[in-house]
Amino acid sequence: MRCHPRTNNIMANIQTLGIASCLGGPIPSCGYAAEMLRDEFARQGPRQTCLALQWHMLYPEHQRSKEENIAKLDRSISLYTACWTKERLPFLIIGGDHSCAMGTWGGVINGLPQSANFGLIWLDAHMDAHTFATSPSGNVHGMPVAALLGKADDRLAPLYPGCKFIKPENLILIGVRDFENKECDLLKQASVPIVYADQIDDLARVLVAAIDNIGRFCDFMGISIDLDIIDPEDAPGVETPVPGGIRASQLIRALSLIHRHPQVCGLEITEFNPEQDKDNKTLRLMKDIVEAFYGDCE
Ligand SMILES: [Mn+2]
Repeated sequence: MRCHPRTNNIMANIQTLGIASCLGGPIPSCGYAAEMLRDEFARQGPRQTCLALQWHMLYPEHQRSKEENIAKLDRSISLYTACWTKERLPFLIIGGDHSCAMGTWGGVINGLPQSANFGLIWLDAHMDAHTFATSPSGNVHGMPVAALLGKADDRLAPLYPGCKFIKPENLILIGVRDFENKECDLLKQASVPIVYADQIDDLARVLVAAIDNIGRFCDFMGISIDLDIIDPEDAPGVETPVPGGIRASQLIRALSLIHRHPQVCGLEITEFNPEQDKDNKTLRLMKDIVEAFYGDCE
């Protein structure tokens, strides 16, 4: 795979990988998110959007078992993010369901120098810390955090392409408001910090504090956004909406405050479900998120 895209574009190029997959969740239409976002950006053109996304797309296979197909897809994702991490190219991942996070961040960890510490900020209404042994649904999009921590069971472990795991103290979950006891037990036993939605007055303050804290120990950080962190009022088009979420304007402000933070190597946005979207609110929110963090002009 070529790490350096050839381009004459003078704007900063953001390596962007769309994952046209819903293998990890119950909603088939969430696989269309990346193509829809790409089209939304294309409609406006780069001058208006102030950033140039260098798009790549991954499509899932369906020949084997669902778990084998997810494992293969996450391995493919990890090759991209490992490459971009080695080359220090900032990247954007557009899911698909949240099971892509195993590939995204497992790949980043594979691409880092041996001695580097990696931190991850997980913005989500859910904990995503089940294993096959504890999950009521068996949907893999509820399991990536367990895999990233190295707490997977025998069935989940082969789906994770990383060669190392995230240390619990270098992970933080923000915006949680819907979870099951067993995944909560897994996180509590590992002492993963959790900021629940009802503890958040100002997301910007929470996010900046998380970046500062984790950034003291980690040279490289990632941000994984499950759109369901946002209240369904502002983001109706998600796979698993939960009332009582963060307002979209808070997330946009928070991301603009840490705009292109030098320690943040990549941003991931997942779980867009166009079938439930209203007036393209959630689609536009995805675009606003990308521009708030990566956009070049104010
Ligand atoms: Mn999630």
